Amino acid sequence: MATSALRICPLCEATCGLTLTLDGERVTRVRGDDRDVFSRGYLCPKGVALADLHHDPDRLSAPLVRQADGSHAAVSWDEAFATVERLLGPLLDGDRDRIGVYAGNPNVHTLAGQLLLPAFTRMLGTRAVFTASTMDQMPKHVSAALMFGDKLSIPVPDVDRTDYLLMLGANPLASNGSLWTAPDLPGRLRALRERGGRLVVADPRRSETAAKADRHVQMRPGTDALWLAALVNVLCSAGRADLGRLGAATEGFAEVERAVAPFTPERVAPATGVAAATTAAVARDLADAERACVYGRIGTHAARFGTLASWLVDVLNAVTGNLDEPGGALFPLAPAGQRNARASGKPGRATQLGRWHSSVRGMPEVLGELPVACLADELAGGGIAALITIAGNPALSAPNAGALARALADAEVLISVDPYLNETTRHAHVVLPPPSPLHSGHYDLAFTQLAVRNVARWTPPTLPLPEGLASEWEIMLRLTAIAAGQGAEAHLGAVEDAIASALIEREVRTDGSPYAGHDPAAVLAALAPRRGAERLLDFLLRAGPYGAGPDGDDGLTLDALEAAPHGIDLGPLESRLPGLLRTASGRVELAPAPILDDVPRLRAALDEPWDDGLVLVGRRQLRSNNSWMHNLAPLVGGANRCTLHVHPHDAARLGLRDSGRATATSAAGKVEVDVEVTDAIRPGVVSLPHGWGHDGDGTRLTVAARSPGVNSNLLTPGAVDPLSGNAVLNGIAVEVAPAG
Ligand SMILES: Nc1nc2c(c(=O)[nH]1)N[C@H]1C(S)=C(S)[C@@H](COP(=O)(O)OP(=O)(O)OC[C@H]3O[C@@H](n4cnc5c(=O)[nH]c(N)nc54)[C@H](O)[C@@H]3O)O[C@H]1N2
Ligand SMILES: Nc1nc2c(c(=O)[nH]1)N[C@H]1C(S)=C(S)[C@@H](COP(=O)(O)OP(=O)(O)OC[C@H]3O[C@@H](n4cnc5c(=O)[nH]c(N)nc54)[C@H](O)[C@@H]3O)O[C@H]1N2
Ligand code: SF4
Ligand SMILES: [Mo]
Repeated sequence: MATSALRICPLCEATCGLTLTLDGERVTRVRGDDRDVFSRGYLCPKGVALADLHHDPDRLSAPLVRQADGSHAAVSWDEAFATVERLLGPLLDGDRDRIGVYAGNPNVHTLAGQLLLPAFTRMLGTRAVFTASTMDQMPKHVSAALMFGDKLSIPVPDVDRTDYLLMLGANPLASNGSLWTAPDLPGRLRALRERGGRLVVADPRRSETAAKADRHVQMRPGTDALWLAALVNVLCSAGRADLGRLGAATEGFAEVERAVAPFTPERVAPATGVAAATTAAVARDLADAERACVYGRIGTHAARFGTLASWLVDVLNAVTGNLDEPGGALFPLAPAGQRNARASGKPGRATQLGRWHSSVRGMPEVLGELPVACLADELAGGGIAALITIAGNPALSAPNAGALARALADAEVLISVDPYLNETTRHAHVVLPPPSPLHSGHYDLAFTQLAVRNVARWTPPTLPLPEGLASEWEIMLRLTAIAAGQGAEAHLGAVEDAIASALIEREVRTDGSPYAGHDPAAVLAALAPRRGAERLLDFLLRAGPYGAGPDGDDGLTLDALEAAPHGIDLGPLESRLPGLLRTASGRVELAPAPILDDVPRLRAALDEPWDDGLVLVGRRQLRSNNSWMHNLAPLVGGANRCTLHVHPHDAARLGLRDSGRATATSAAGKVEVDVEVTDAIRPGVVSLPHGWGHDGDGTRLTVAARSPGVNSNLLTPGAVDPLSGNAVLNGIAVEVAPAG
C-alpha cells in the first residue's frame, strides 16, 4: 500500500520540504511539498534522487575493517568499535593533538553532526581539527567574528524585498545558494527582476546565474577584493558613503576610507579586467538603489584575498545604508541553537586568531580549527598519526590531493564515518557507515541561522532503523565514549546524558535565558521521555527566542513542530543591530585591526602582472554535490560531466578542440581531461568542476567509476588566504596543452 511522508531534504542549504511516496520501505516518488511554509513545493533533481540515494546498493550496510592485503571485510559493530578502541588506545594515552579529525560538509546537514561532533572533539581533546569550512566559508566566519563578534553573525541578502542584488563568486542556479538559505532561488531571482529590481553578477564565467543577470561583470579570478575596494572607494570619494541608522553603532569608518583610498577604479582595472566606467556605474547604481544588497560566495571566499573580500562585502552593505535593513543584508533570528539570539548586555571578547599552530607547517589555528590546506603535510610529516574522517571525502575535496592521497594511504590509523567505500575511506582501517538519511529525524540547526525567513521545521525519521544498522547518533556516541576513555562497551545512555547536561548547564548560566538559574538536573528530567537528538532539539527550541521555556505552553517546543508538519513560519527577517553584537567595543567594527593589517598585501597585488598565462577556476553543476553523489545514475551524464571549459580564443591559440583531450599542469600536479570549448568563460580562464576522479582502486562506487572524471584538486597546491587559512581553490595558475 502506498503511503506518503514529509521530509526536509538534507542535500543542500536550500532545505526544501519534500513529499515522499512509499510502497512499504521503497521510496517510489519524491515531489516538492507544496504546503511547506518555506519551500512551497520547490525541489531540484538532487531532491528527486534522494530515493536513489536511499536505495543505492553501494551504500554500506555493515562496518568494514581493512585486511592485511588492503581489502575490506564486513564485521560486526562490536568488532568494529573494538578495533577503533585498539587502534586509538595508544594515542589516547599520549599526545592527543596527534589524533586529527576531519569533518566534512554533510555534518552541517545532520543532527548528529550538529549536536555530537563538538562533544566528540572536546572529549578527544585534540587541537588538530580540520573541517570543510577552511575550503569554503572561513573568510566569512573570520570577518563576521571580527566585525560583529560571532562567526555565525552573517547577514544574508533579503532577496524577496531588495531592488538591487550584486552577487560575486556565486552561482545559485546551480548551487541553490550557500550561506544563504532560500529554497527556489531561481524563482526568487526571477521575481526580483519581474518587480523591476536588478541582478548584477560578477563571475569570470557566464554561469547559469550570470546568464540571467541584468549585468554580468566578467572579472579576472582572484580579484574580487580589489574590485570591491574600488566600489567602496568610489562611494567614499563621491561623498555617497552613509552608514545611516548604524552610524552611532559603528566604529572604524574613517579607517576604511583611508584603507580603500589607493584602490580607484582606474587603478584596479588592469588587475580585475573591469573597465573603470563599469566599476563607477555599479557603485552609483548601488548607492542609488532604494534597497540594495551585496553578496559574495565561494568564488570570492576560496581565493587569495578571501577575508578581505568577505569584509568588503559587509563594508559595502554598511556604507550604502543596507546593512541590517529590510531589502538589504539582514541577520536571521533562528529558533534554536543560535549564539547571538539574545542581547547579552555585556561586551564580548575580542576574537583571537592563531592561538596554536599546526606542528608541521606551523599554520595558525583559526576559530578553533586548522586549515585543511595543511592536512597532507601534517599527516605525511607525522604531526598527526591518526585521522578520523566524519562525512568527508578529503581525497577528492581537499587541495594538494596528490600528496594527501599518499598521506592517507600511509596513515598509521584512519577511521571513517561514511556510508560509502570511496576515494578516502578505501584507505580506512575501519569504516563505520551511517544509515540512509531517511532513518533519522531532521532539523536544520545551522541553516535556520542563514535563512531568508525565520522558520522552524522538523521531520521525524521516515522509516525505522533496520535491524543490524547503527544510527549516526549511536556511532558518534560510541566514538565519544571511546574518546572519553570509557571504552567501546560504555553505557551510551550515560554518555548522552552527560552531553545533554553540559548543554543545559551552559544555558542555565546564560543571563536572559528562560532557563537562567534553573537546576540542570530538573531541566534534564523535565525533558523526559524524549531522548537522543529529539531531547536536545526540544531543549534548544524551548530555550530559543521563540521558545516556550521550561514550563510554558505558549511558544516553540518539539511538540509544537510535530503538530505543524509543513513547518512554522516565524516571519520576515527584521533588523537586529545593535542587539546581536558581541564585539569587545559593543559596536560594529568596520575596520578590525587584523583585516587592516592585511590591506598592504592587497595593495601590493595592484602591481602584479595579472595577465600572465591561464588560471583555473571551479564550477558547480546542478546535478552534483561536491564529491559524493556521482554514484546515482539519474544525476550523472548529460551536462553533468567533468570537462575543462576553454574559451575559443584560448583553444585556437593552444591547439585544443572541442571534445578533444588536454593536459592541465599546475605547481601541484597534472591531469588529463576532456575539453569543452565555450565562450561562456573569460579568455585566459579555464574551469574544471571539483569532486570527480572516481577511478581509485578499492572503492565501491559502481556508477561513479563508469564516468570517473578527474580530480581538480590534484592541481590546487594548498595555498591559503592568510587571515582565514582558507584554501585558495580558484585562480590557480595552470598550463594547458593538447594531450598525447
Ligand atoms: N577545487 C575545489 N575544491 C573544493 C571546492 C571547490 O569549489 N573547488 N569546494 C569545497 C567545499 S565548498 C566543500 S564544502 C568541500 C566538501 O568537502 P567534503 O565535505 O570533504 O566532501 P564531500 O564531497 O561533501 O564528501 C562528503 C562525504 O560524506 C559522506 N556522507 C554523505 N552523507 C553522509 C551522512 O549522512 N553521514 C556521514 N557520516 N557521511 C555522509 C559522503 O559519502 C562523502 O564521503 O569541498 C571543497 N573542495
Ligand atoms: N549542485 C550543487 N549544489 C551545491 C554544491 C555542489 O557541489 N553542487 N555544493 C554545495 C556547497 S558545499 C557549497 S559551499 C555551495 C557553493 O555555492 P556557490 O558559492 O554558489 O558556488 P558555485 O556554484 O561553485 O559558484 C561559484 C562561482 O564563482 C565563480 N568564480 C570562480 N572564481 C571566481 C573569482 O575569483 N571571482 C568571482 N567573482 N567568481 C569566481 C565560478 O565561476 C562559479 O560560477 O554550493 C552547495 N550546493
Ligand atoms: S535544492 Fe537542495 S534542498 Fe532543495 S531539493 Fe535540491 S538538493 Fe534538496
Ligand atoms: Mo561547501
